[in-house]
Amino acid sequence: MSLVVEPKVYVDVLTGELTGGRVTESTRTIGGLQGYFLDETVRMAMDQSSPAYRVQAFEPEKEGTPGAICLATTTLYAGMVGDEYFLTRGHFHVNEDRPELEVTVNGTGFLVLMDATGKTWTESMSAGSVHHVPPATAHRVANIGVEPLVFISYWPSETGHDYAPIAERGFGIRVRQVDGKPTVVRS
Ligand code: M6P
Ligand code: ZN
Repeated sequence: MSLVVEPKVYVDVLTGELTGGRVTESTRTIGGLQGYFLDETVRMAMDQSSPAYRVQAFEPEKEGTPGAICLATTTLYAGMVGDEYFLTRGHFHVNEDRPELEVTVNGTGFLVLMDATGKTWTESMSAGSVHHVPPATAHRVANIGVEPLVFISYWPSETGHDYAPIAERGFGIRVRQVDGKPTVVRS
């Protein structure tokens, strides 16, 4: 056996693009974000097939199985539903003591966080910013710029994604355009 093994996955460090046979890719459309925005009537009137974000992932172990660190590049496109900026669904972790790290590659946005008591806060994202998502903390991203917001996430493979609490109750804060400016407001 050769002493040198070539990597199977590459990340373009300038764009965040992942390549390699073990990279999976999924796209979430406006149609797939039912209930996530404040103005459901506006969302329904939009092109349901239009992409809101794309996730490229390298998961060496199956979700929920320990033994690996997973990595994903999320490209959250610029856009609005009414006065609310495009967002990712957001989730807690099934194994709630597992953290996550986000590294911004391009664009500007907010990382929206909520702990188990319902306390919420945000962090500003811009190229190079590094964000620690603590254990037991729901996380979502909103793109407040005109360019795609690209970030790379890292999490342990046994983490698991729990979408139900956010799908049902949201974060209690939203990122909206108020007087022409991105603003974090209670909702
Ligand atoms: C990041 C990570 C992923 C997540 C993705 C999209 O890349 O947190 O685990 O899948 O964002 O966010 P969501 O799954 O909440 O739609
Ligand atoms: Zn997560």
